[in-house]
Parts: sequence; C-alpha cells; structure tokens
Amino acid sequence: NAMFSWQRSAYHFQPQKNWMNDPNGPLYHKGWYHLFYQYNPYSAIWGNITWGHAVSRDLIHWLYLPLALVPDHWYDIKGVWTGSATILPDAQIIMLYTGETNESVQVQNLAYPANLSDPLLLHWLKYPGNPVMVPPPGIKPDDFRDPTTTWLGPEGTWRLTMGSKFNTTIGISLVYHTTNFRDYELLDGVLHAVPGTGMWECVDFYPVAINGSVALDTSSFGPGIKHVLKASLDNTKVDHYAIGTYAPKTDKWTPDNPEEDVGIGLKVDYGRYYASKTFFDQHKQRRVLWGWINETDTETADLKKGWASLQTIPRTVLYDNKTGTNLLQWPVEEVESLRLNSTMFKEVLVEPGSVVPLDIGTTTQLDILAEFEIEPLISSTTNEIGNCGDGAVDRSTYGPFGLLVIADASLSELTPIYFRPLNASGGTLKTYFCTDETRSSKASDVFKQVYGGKVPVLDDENYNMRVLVDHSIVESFAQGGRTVISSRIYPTEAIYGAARLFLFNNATGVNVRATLKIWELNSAFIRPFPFERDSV
Ligand code: DQQ
Repeated sequence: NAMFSWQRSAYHFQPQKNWMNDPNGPLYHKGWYHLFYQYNPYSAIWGNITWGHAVSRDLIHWLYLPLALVPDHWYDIKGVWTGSATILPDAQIIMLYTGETNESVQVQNLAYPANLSDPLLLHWLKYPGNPVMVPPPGIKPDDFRDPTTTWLGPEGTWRLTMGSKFNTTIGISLVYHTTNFRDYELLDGVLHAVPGTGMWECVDFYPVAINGSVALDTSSFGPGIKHVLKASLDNTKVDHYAIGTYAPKTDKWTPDNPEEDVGIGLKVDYGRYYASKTFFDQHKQRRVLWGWINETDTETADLKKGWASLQTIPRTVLYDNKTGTNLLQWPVEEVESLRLNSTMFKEVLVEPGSVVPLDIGTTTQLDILAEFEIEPLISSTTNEIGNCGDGAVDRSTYGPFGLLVIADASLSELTPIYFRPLNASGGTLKTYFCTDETRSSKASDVFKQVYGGKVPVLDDENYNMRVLVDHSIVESFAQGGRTVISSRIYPTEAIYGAARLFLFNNATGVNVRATLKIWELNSAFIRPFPFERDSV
C-alpha cells in the first residue's frame, strides 16, 4: 500500500507482511543467528499465533524461513506462544514454549530441531509427551506462561523461571527444576515476588559481570556476578528490570535496591517496547537483547498497510560498573556496517530558545552520535520538578536541549530527543532523557506520548546520546545506553526527502555546545531465503 510505504523500516527486522509481536527463542547455531517471533500468518492484527522464523549472519541482514512452529496439537491449538531456547553442553537445542490449549489453558511444551546438522534448523519436532508443565494449584490457567532459557544449577539440575501472579496483584516468578527436560519439579517458593505489579509476562533472568567488561553464559554464578531479573508487566505493557543477587542453592533472587525492585523501578526501555528477551551469543561472547516495538496507530491503519510491529536493533547488554545501578544497552556493532557517508559538526553553539539546522541531506536513515556541553548563563536556585515536562516546549533553566529528528523544514512536524537536567536539592542536577512525540505527526488518530526516564550523568561526563533513525522508528540511547527510549512515529510531511534534522535548546539559562558525528545508514537486506527449487 503506497500510502503507508514510507513507514516501512529500512534496517529494522519486520516480517514481509502481517502481525508480529514478541521475539522468541533467539540463538546462534552453525554460523547463523536465529530469530523466532510471535506471528499471525493471516492478518495484521494479533491472532492465530505461530512462530515465524528468520536467520541472519550478522543480526542485521535477514532471510525469512518457513514457519517454525504452528498450532496443530490440542496443547497449542489456540496459539504457539512465547518461549526460549537453551543450548545444552552437548550442543542439543531445547525449545520450551507456552501453548494455549483447546480449553484455553496455558501449558508449557517442549520442541527440538529435527536435524541439528541443519544450520537453518528448518524442521522442528514437538515432544510426544507434551505438555511438560501445567498450571499448578493456586495459579490460574491464564496466568502461566513464557518460560525462560534454562540454566544449570550447582548440583547439575537445570532450572527455569516463569512469570505468573498470586491473588490478583502480586507479580511472581515460579522456579522449576529438571534433569531431562521432560519432567519438571516446581519449587515451593518463588524466585521473586513484587506486590502490586500484576501478571509478569516474558520473564528474563541472566547473569552480568560486575567488572562490566564481559558477557556471561546464562548458567554463570558466583563471586563477581550479579543477576538481572526482567518482567514484562501485563497491566502497563512496560518491561522493567532490576539488578540483584541470586542464591542458586535456594533459588531466590534479591534486588540490590528494594526501592527499585522489578516493576517499580528501572525500565528496560522508556518508550514503545515490550516482551524483550536476551540470549548469550557464544559466537561473539556477548549477551544480546531483542525487544518488540509495537504500533501506535489504529488497527484499521495496520490492516490497510498490511503489517504491524517491528523488532528493535539487537542490543548488547552489560552491567554499568560506573554507576552500579544500571545496565548499559548498545546497538550491536554490526549495525555500523550499514554506515555510509558521515558528517561531523564541532561545538555548534545553540543559544537558549534556538533551533539550528544540521544540513546533511537525507535524514530518514541515520546513526547519530551527539555530545552536549552546557555553559550556565544564570544559576537556578529553585527546586525544579516535572521529569520530562509537558514535552520539549516545557522550559526550565538547564533544559530541554537535544535533537529534532524526522522534522520538516517548517517544523510543522518534529520529534525532539532531549536531556532535561533539573535543579534538585543541594545544587545537584537530576537529569531526564526524553522523547516527545506530541508533534511528531499531523495525523490525529495516532497515539503520541512524552516518554522518558532519569539518566545518571556522572560529574566528569558530558551529556551524550546515540540515535538510530529509521523512517518511523527512533531508538535513542543516553549516556552510553544507561537509559533507552524507542519510539514509533507517523509523520505525514517529514517523509522521504522532506525529513530534516535540527539541534535545539529550549533551556532558559544555558548555552549548549553540540559535537556530532552523523552517518547516513544503508538499508538492510531482509528478504525470503533463496531456496533452490525442491530443496525443502
Ligand atoms: N505475548 C504472547 C504471550 C506473552 C505475550 C502471546 C506478551 O506468551 O505473555 O502472543 O506480549
């Protein structure tokens, strides 16, 4: 549909057509990255959920493969829902996924590749003894889903965790033990529970190294290691995480800071983002995070354009040992292979209340690195509050300042990505990193929001951001990836050659000096696998 074709991304993964949601079972096998995903083969809205499948050499260029798992047994006939992969020490691959049964009960099922020597893992077998886990007493049949990757415990037993809820409001993660992946034993206690957070979907649980420099296999534990617990909150559709300590003997996890516990503290991404999942990439020794970027237009528009949703650019995840409070997320290095021509700007002065154009030609596919220095002109004495404010129009002494992306020349459409440092008590600054979608589109039937969260900025640091622009998606990373925002925008004017890029400073009391390096990005190849005739 030509009317919507400009919204189609150029280098983010999305199916050729129809609906996609959660990333499933990501893994690396024999030279290929595999991505499975929740997919409706028949329509651009959620339903008939099967596992789509695509492979890549580099996490950027993708080849679509035939569907991997389809709803064809009583235990998954109403949907092959979210699941995770485990690669065993002997290289076997275990896939555990949620099935929605003929009676709408959520159960866990086991599948495995028919032929491990096939790098494409085209054929999957479902274990004849499925389901392998059914809702235990006290858990409602529709509150039991999304098993994690399994990890190996100290005495040789494999474990997995899975989100649910107690009563109506307590978010929990159950723990199961297994030795053979057919029989599973539920532990009495939970891995963790947080009152008031509701049903936990798509739990993810993984180790991070405190030294911040290496990624760890999912089974790692011991000194120098912390564990991240992530839950996707069904009530609010937000992915939250917390960093803490895991005790493998008791299978309990404790947050470092109970005030920033799972679901009440940090978000994985402060924008339009859900159902994320990591995997350990044994090929490049890194932990890679996938996440689903949903649409914010109407279902009618999605049906007209024939597709809905994208995946983020995969991100590496490390522990931020400078703050000790955050993860660092960063686009995988392979995205840099798309970089074309670059333009540098050095110490561009942006005075209070001004907008400065960055003349770089086409701006719909960009990789932007920007650093900002602020020079106070007046000093603020009052305590300033309000987080991201009511968007980029909301002025304070030190902010907002940043970029206007996907803007047209007359600024009738624009999306500000900005810092908003606020004068907190005792003369310290508390900084928010934000995206303001409220003027991103003249269309009235799309959801536009001001997104953002606080970002730690250390004393010796400038403000810095990296922004990936891809037509209707903007992924923004502040301070090396401490705070991340994905947004979905639907401009009507700022499309193709009409899209422009600007710097802005809407603070009242600081000069901003911006230094930038901006690359135009090539499109990725994302297309069907070129099977030779009769080969499948
Ligand atoms: N999506 C799947 C569920 C999961 C939800 C169904 C999260 O397994 O809980 O499509 O988006």
